[in-house]
Amino acid sequence: MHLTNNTELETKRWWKDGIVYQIYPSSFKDSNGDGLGDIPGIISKLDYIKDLGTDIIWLSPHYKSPQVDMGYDISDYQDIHEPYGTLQDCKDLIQACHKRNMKIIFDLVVNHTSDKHRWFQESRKSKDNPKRDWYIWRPAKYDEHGNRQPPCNWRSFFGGSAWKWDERSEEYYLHLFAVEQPDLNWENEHVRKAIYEEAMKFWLDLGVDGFRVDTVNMYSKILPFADAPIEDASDELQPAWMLFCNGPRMHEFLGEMNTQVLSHYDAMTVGELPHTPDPEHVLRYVGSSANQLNMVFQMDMVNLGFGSNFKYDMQEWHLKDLKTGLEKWQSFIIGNDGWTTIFLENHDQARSISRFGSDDPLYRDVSGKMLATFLCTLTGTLFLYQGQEIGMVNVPKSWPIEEYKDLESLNYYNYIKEKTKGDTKALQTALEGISKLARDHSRTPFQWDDSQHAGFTTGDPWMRVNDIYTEINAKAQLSNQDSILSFWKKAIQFRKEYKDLCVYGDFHLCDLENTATVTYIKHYKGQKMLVTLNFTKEAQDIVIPTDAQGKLELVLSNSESSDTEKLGAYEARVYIVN
Ligand code: TEU
Repeated sequence: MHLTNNTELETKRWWKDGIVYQIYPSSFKDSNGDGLGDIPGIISKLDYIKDLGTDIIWLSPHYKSPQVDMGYDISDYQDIHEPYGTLQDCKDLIQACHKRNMKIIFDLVVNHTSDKHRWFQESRKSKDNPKRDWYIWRPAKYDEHGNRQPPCNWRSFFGGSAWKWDERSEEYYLHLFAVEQPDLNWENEHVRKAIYEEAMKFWLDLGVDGFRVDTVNMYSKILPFADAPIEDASDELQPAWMLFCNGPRMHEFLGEMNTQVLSHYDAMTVGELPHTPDPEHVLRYVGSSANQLNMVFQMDMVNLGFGSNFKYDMQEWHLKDLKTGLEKWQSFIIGNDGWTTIFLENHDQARSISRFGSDDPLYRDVSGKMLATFLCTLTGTLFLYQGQEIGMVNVPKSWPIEEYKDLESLNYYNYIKEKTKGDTKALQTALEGISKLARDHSRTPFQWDDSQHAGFTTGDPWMRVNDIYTEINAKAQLSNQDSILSFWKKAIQFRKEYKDLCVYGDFHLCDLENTATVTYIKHYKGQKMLVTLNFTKEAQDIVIPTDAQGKLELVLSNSESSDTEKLGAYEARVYIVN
């Protein structure tokens, strides 16, 4: 075989050009009327997902869990959350995907378990329990007045100290997330072995095609535990990611996971990699020669507008910020063996049309189609989140806090309430932040049709359905050639047809300083594609970059316009440059 072909085979892999569709099981489709989505419900909709053109399903946690953090608190890696179904249902789901020539990956949540996991139940019994060291226990510190204090000043992701005092065994345990999510002690090799066996091999042997790896850079913490620098002078507790992300043994652990587990399977891995801004460092995770992960999620675009101490303390952001993050993670793989991802939504983010387009009914569809064009022409593995394909938007601003279910939103609201002694204005500002950025926006039930509860359930949905379901639902869009859903299908087919340019091409941004448009050129072995997108409601000049001068052939667009001078509101155009 010719050398170039060999290289092509090595560099083009199913997990690079396959498009991923993320399912959040509680909110996708309920089959038995208990108000909660389930695995048989997912199976009943596989043809819908296949028809969209996606190839790989990522299932958010379906494991046994008390659901404090919607399944990211696992109490048994080898069992299923009862309302979602049985192990047999799960095997059927894997088989049903494979039968349709689709792959399926599961969520691997191994930074922490639920406090109800049998490992933690053992560990917390006493200081000399054989599993004590499976979690991270430390004695109390005492201040000058003799008051008991946690070992250090770390703030947990969901508010409050990252250390919880355990009355019975009289020590603190570490939880970077909720109190009910104690961190596993990866320093202990028995813990690592147990994770490999129970959380990974068990599922890979059942045919699962890989994992989305939760919080992939937090397993190795910087020891001994020290206070984080003061960034928020108004609080005793401080963000401490610089001390618990990318610790000294991180790459050793992932290397071991690879040698002992992943290398024995054709498994795909995508890690969630917050707080790692240095591309050189990211390559240590995703360079193919590093043998760690296939790719990671970078948060630069999805975290735009987040406050620095608390995400709901919203900050203004500009299109230039989006382009800076975009360019950074699109181009960092040029000339090396790394790989990248593209996404604007997942279960931790508000809806992309509401954030980056417009949910004004006048512009909802066109901006949704513009974002679809954007995502489908970017380099890397593309991830879609359920409902994104029908343009689901944030819940109405009028929803009171009682409709929000996520512990992150609720903890923040309660924190503000306590801190300001219930100040109405402060609480209103908090709710505004939540109504823009809460994780809840992505977690409302899927809008299948315009019947009661959007056809999601025949019972009472666990979370209120977005009021807009009569206007935005899959059924209406399936039969409408002009719908966002139909456009997504077209854009996905386009991505497949122009795979070299879209998935594998080199990305070059053309208009960093422009505050209204995003324009880039994709190159692949002499082929060239120009993409120009209007991110505003106002018409914008079309500026053809010098590098794209030539005969332009329009190959994808979200409008009928033939104006060669201007892009209309949220207009998107893709040209092949001849
Ligand atoms: O998220 C990890 C993470 O880094 C969070 O800070 C995330 O950025 C946050 O939710 C944004 O508001 C993962 C999961 O994706 C998330 O759903 C879980 O709650 C978390 O781990 C704990 O397992």
